[in-house]
Amino acid sequence: MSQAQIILEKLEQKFSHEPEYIQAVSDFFSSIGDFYESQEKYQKANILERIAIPDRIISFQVPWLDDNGNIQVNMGYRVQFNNVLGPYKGGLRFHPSVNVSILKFLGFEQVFKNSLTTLPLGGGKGGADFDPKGKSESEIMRFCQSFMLRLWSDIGHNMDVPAGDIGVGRREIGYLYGMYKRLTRQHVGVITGKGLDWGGSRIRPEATGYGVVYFLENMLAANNDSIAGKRIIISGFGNVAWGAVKKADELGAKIIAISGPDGFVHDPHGIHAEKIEYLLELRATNNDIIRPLAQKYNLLYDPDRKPWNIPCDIAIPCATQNEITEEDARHLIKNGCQYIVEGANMPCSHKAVELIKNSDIRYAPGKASNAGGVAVSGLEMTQNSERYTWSTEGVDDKLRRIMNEIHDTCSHYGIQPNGSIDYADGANIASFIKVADVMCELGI
Ligand code: NDP
Ligand code: 2IT
Repeated sequence: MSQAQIILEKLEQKFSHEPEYIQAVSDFFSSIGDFYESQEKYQKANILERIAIPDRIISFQVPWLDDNGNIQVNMGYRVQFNNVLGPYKGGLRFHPSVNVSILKFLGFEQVFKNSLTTLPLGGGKGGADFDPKGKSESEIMRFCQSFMLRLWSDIGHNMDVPAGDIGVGRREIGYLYGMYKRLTRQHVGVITGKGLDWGGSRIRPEATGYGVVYFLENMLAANNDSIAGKRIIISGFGNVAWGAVKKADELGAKIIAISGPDGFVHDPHGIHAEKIEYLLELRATNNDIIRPLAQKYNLLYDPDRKPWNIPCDIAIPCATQNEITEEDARHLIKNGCQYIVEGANMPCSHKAVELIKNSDIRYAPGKASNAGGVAVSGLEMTQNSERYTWSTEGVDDKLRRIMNEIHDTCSHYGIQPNGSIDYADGANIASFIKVADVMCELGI
């Protein structure tokens, strides 16, 4: 048995109740297993076992008062995974499904994603099993304040820098940061995704989605192709999907389907700027966003949240983990999809990835293609240290360069004997080498 298999078995036994974490680790190990076997230096330092286990998991109770005067309780967490490259860095997720397994998978992925960004960032993730849906503005504020009251002493601009993720956007970042500032009396870059007037970076809201499309452009160019006119399907109309839709539309692609909380809409002519703006408006005030869009513009509406059986050239899943199942992958392959570029973290199930990698589809793993968000978070940290705000063009240019470099790194390490590129292997091997080398240099 290889070292990777031995360690995976050990982890599977110890953490058998953490399926998402085991899935992420096992996908990663299958990419780097053979390489690890050839590296005595890493084996001597037991890097693989050490790299797969978080440095520390902080969990805490979050009590808060609802609008009826009742005291509610949620669980809050921060997983500080690995900080050899820089301060722990990664988002906070507020969603009822949040648990230790999900946050460990996200933290593990974040370590390698952050390594690919070329910036000095370690990896971490956190959140709470709190559901922001249906909560009033003041309930959200009270929850965020209580969450930060429990977490503040374990984070810091040189220690651990949280940001947003599912259910945590600009509004929540504001309440979290406001409480941190009140407790510490410090106005520092301890959290990213801030508003422009209180330390945020230009382009941060758009960064993940823009980065996904920049990565896609690189993949297309490597295949002597371009994005103009391509039929694209995008799932999960949230922060990431919005940025991807906006940039892809701007570059002349045809967004033929978008999914959201209440289903998906199909428009063979393409969902252009005006409709995207309307979706944004709806998202700010409504639970239903897709049906009203379809009604207003007389488009095809389906209450199913999965658009994957519509024929397309490119699929960009931007909702959540495991949203593309084996069956969805079969539909995409059968319908001639050529590219799958992950906006979400681990949106393709293990079986789906296996099928996709054995097909003609070119596949970009989230840790490479969605790294633009955390990259601009890193740039926000730099601007905070400088006490300066860069121009839109300046940040966008840096984001583009970073995504180009990530693409080139993945191509370099993922090149196959037949000349094709395995972006997942490339991303995993390149990021592993960087983190592992530094772990060796810093000792145990
Ligand atoms: P948002 O909360 O802004 O949007 C998430 C969207 O996904 C919502 O439309 C939500 O619908 C949908 N969604 C959530 N859970 C599910 C589910 N179980 N099934 C179907 N749809 C679901 O989150 P983000 O756009 O920030 O994040 C989306 C993905 O991108 C996540 O995987 C996140 O980890 C990843 N990501 C985010 C980055 C960022 O900077 N924000 C950076 C890199 C990756 P509903 O309202 O019904 O829950
Ligand atoms: O998954 C991710 O990369 C994020 N949610 C963004 C993390 C960050 O620190 O900006």
